[in-house]
Amino acid sequence: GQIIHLEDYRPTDFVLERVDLTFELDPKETKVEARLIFHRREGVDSAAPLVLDGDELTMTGLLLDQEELATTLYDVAEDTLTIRGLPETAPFEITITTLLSPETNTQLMGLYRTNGVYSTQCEAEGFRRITYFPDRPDVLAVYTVNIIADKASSPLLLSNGNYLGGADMGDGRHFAAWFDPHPKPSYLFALVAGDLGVVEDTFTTMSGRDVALKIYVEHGKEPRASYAMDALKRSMKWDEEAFGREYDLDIFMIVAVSDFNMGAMENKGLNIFNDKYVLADPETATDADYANIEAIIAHEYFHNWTGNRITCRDWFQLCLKEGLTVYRDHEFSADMRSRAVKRIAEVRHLKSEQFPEDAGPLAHPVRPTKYREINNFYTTTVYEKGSEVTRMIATILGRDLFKKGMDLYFDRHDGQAVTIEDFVACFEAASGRDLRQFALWYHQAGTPLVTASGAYDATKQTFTLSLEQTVPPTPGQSAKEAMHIPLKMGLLLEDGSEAALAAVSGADMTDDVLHLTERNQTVVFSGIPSRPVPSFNRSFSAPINLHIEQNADDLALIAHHESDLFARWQALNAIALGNLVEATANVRAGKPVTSDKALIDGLIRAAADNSLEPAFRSQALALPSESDIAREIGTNNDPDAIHAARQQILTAVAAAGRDTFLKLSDELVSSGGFSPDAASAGRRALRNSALTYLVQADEGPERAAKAFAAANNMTDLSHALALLAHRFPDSAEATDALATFRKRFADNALVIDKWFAVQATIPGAGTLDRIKALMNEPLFNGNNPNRVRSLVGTYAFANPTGFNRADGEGYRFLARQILDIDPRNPQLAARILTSMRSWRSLEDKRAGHARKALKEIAGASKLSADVGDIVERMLKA
Ligand code: HT7
Ligand code: ZN
Repeated sequence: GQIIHLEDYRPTDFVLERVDLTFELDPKETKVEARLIFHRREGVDSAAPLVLDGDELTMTGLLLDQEELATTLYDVAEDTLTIRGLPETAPFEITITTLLSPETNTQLMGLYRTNGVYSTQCEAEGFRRITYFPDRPDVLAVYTVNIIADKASSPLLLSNGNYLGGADMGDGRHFAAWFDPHPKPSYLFALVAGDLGVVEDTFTTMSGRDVALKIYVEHGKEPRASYAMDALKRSMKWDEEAFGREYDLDIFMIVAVSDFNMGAMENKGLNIFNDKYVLADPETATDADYANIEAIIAHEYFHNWTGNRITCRDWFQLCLKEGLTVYRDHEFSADMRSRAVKRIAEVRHLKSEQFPEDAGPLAHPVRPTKYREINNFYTTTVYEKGSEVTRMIATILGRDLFKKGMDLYFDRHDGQAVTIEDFVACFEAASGRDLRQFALWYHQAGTPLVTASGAYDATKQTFTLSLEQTVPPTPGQSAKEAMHIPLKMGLLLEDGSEAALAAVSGADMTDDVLHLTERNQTVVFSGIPSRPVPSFNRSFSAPINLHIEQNADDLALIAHHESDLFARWQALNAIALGNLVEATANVRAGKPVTSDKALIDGLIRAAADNSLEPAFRSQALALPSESDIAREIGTNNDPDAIHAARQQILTAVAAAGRDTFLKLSDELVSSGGFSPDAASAGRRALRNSALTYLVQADEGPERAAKAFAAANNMTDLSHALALLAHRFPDSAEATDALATFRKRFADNALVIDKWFAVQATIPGAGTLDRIKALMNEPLFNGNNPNRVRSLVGTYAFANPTGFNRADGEGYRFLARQILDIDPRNPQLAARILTSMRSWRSLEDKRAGHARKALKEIAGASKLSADVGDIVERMLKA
């Protein structure tokens, strides 16, 4: 594929006014008739042809104003249909007939049929697999959709907008017509047909309109959709209260499908979901599943305003809808749950997924300027860093001006396809602030590094901070400019109280936000009565790396006294990371590992502190992951040494905290019925954290096996299963538990995914053989993205010692899997391949094996654009 550049953007020559689609559904041969009404845009050359996009289409008819078009007037090329000789100013109608085979569409883009259900996925460029079309997000049109299908196998016929009517056709088929009054880009088109069960409810909007809510799932699974329905109603209410946004159709539908490339899709009025993010009950869903469902239901619903009513001018602007909508779903979850605990989880995720992307060969700006395959830009940088950039705007402007800017954005751009510049301009207009330097966050890739050192002058009672910021070079960007970094901070005094920051020179400061804008900045705080301990980046106000010489005592002061709970966790985490990095070095040098007293005391103190919420204490107890440690070390990594070091620290904490952990595991036994609410989930999380440490210190599998037998919900059951399988993989107890679990849930594929994932993450080189055996399991299905992700994806992304085997077999296995998946589902293959994005930070031998495996992929005879693009960027020096 060729490279697309932002600077080449220009509007279409023709304006699309209306779209009328008729689908005659058939598994092998679906007929699509598209009637498109266009007119030439003013000022466009009268000879300019109409160029439409297409992908793997069979065209059987082409009419201009109902007359067959002469073959001399059009050309069909590999991905385009070009039509010449069109009217100079008058509107005209193009009618295109195409034939599709939904049953053999394994890519899951365009129209496909699995398990008897027809569904579509059109973002980003799937609509062109349905018909020839100006398939780009700045082409907005009003759609009417007619669906004809066999009545017995597809009693349900759905599309976007409001239902117009339907009828029996007398030949075993029936039809339904839908009309969507809101102009939309083609990527938001959706169609679903099949035989599904439904859960129904209604929502009354703030202006008093009733909206019918429907969630469609496989027959028999209706009870498992009630939590999703509840989350939907809460989302609708929250968007009215927090952003003043009301829903705009008479009906809102969600369909759960079992074969889906991503989490879900925000099609106008008809969201389509991976069933993993809809279905839940206590027996089959973990607390994490419930939280994900709540977040993703909200995310897709929120897109109705940030994405659908206001959409992207082109795909370079993807963060316009994704970064903003992630920010909105984060705020929603924070309001539904504990804000501090939610923030900790977000930052853990950002650091473990986005920071490595930003530090490796796939790094790109939040708003990229070129791409080869847009599917590869649905990244954690666009989504999560994009959300952080939105959060920083809110931090810099403050709550009221941020709201004013959002209101202006909705007002000014409703019904338009816009850019990041348009978005930022709304906040500049609302606040009067110049955000030009701030906008570098959209354009410069790489995680900024801020280095800080402080000096206290007791006679002058001043504290002087010397700050330096650098942004590391990333592919295609070597030199960077200084950024505007909003750093929330406080100065803690030795008794744990906070110094008043009344007199500050050298930087702007609003409330507790210090605005860094220069490469080097010296900031002086006056009136500081004693040597302070600075607490930086409260609530992670800026997505940066921070280097500051702080000893464990200073960090412990923050961990015990900060008013910001997030900052307490951050300090504990910093103590842990320092200890783990040092322990890794000792393992590699053949020296004994020692655990930091400040770490052990801090963890146990947090665990035992009943004044803190249990979910927070559980987060405090979770040591940095092996990949967190690898990232902190940065280069020449040995995953086996990291694992060994971390295990030794875990064991030391377990031994020192034994009494506390025993007490917690007794006290927090759940009694009574299950509730998925955040407080109950927090108690389960803390108890399971305590159990993890107890099992860590156990000689044998008895305690873990007992926990497995006693579990009465999926959170506890899957946790106990993982403890058994990871800590005692070869024990009869682990084997039995795995077999019991498999037998009990064999008919529930989503639960079996947990069973695959637990086994894929067993540490050590032996896991690869287990995975190969599991691929021959009757419950495994290489065509289902959820199955492939839970086994192969989890192995590559989440098993550092198993995947990074010293002999390179893990990489060779992955290369073969990628080449096997690619012809069926390139998107899935490309995404799993990104698990190797940090290969250059491995020690030489492993890096050599990884390079060889990547080269094997790169050298394959037929690669999709998706995989070709990823592998090429990963190998680029
Ligand atoms: N906007 C949706 C993205 C998406 C997608 C992209 C490429 C291929 C398949 C896809 N399925 C969904 C999801 C979202 O961010 O809300
Ligand atoms: Zn989204």
